[in-house]
Amino acid sequence: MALASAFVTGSRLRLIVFLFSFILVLYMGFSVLRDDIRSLAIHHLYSSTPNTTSKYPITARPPASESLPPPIPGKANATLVFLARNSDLQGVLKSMRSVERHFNSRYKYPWVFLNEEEFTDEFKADVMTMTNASVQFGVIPARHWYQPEWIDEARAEQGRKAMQELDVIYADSVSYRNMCRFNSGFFFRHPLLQPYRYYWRIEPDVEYFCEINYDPFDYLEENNKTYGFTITLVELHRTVLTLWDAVKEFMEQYPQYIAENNAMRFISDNGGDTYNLCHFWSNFEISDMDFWRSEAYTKFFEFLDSKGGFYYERWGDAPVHSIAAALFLDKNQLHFFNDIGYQHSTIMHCPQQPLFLKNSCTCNRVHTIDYRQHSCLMKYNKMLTGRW
Ligand SMILES: Nc1nc2c(ncn2[C@@H]2O[C@H](COP(=O)(O)OP(=O)(O)OP(=O)(O)O)[C@@H](O)[C@H]2O)c(=O)[nH]1
Ligand SMILES: [Mg+2]
Repeated sequence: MALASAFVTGSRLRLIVFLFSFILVLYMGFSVLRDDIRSLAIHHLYSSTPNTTSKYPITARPPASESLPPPIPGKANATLVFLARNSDLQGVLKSMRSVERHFNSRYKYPWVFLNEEEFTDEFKADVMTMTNASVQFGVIPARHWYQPEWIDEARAEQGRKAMQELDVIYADSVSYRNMCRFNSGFFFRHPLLQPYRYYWRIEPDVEYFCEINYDPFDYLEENNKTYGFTITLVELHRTVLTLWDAVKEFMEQYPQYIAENNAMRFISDNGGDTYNLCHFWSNFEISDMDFWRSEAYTKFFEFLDSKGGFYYERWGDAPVHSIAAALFLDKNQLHFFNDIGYQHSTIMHCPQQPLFLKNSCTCNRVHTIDYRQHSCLMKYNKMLTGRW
């Protein structure tokens, strides 16, 4: 009897062990499947292949973070501006996916695409699969883009050759120079941008790494800020050999435009005698176009343009914008978007703690450019606060 009852107890035990193991195996199988599904979704979010089959691709949806505010379309008078060639399409889609995922799928600010030639139907169709916001495509007037006739082409060619011998990037490119001049003096004059005051500049192949849970345009407006950046670097000296001479000449002729509490200490280490090459990297800009449309900047651009340096040298829109912002604005009108993780080419700004965690950033904090040799961030901070 005792033996029989022990036998029964033993089989019950075996049954319980069997059932327990079965449930465990089922649970593990489900977990693996769930992780597979999750990683597949993440792969889709970061994959550079556009999802062109769905009208509302998964990449354009907000991230599944509980901390996200509800979708409230942005109220600022603002737009996302994208200068691009038809051949930039893949990089354009990649950047849009990142911007939509981290910000614009909730705020729905309109996109404006500009090009010196018509965008192809393929370009337009693919771009429109990336967003639920409105999209406009514009052609740049020829006089805003091409090398002006009064430029001495022989001198410009000589300048390009000299730069090429020094292995300067885009040394021999006229189209790159057209682009720099357009971004310096014309984009904000384009008819499609006339209704807008604030803009966010986007370039192909850039990446955003943190959730942007507030409206940066609103932030600028409410805090009386004019120019926002995430990365600041030193320019290649060879591309701006005579830029500072022209700036000094301008300052002498138009002292009325220089702001009292300016940021000269950010761009010059000796009170304006020489340029230290520091500039805000203009492939990311969240700024107020009314500044570029102001009398001071209009005069400044026309003055620089008349020197021909966009073609005889290779003056970039980044130093041109930065010098103007540093001289004509109160230094408190500049804003470092420290909380926006961003990468262009191999250079990245990644927020440190506590912002990194607060904004669910996915970049590698160690790789941030901020404390490296070519960054001007420390100089910017010193200029602003007086402390290193
Ligand atoms: N329509 C048009 N857009 C251009 C042209 N050249 C450059 N762009 C755009 O102007 C912006 C800056 O050009 P990039 O080639 O990215 O210049 P960069 O950022 O200095 O250099 P990269 O390291 O190559 O990115 C990008 O948005 C380009 O798509 C051009 O000839 N036509
Ligand atoms: Mg670029």
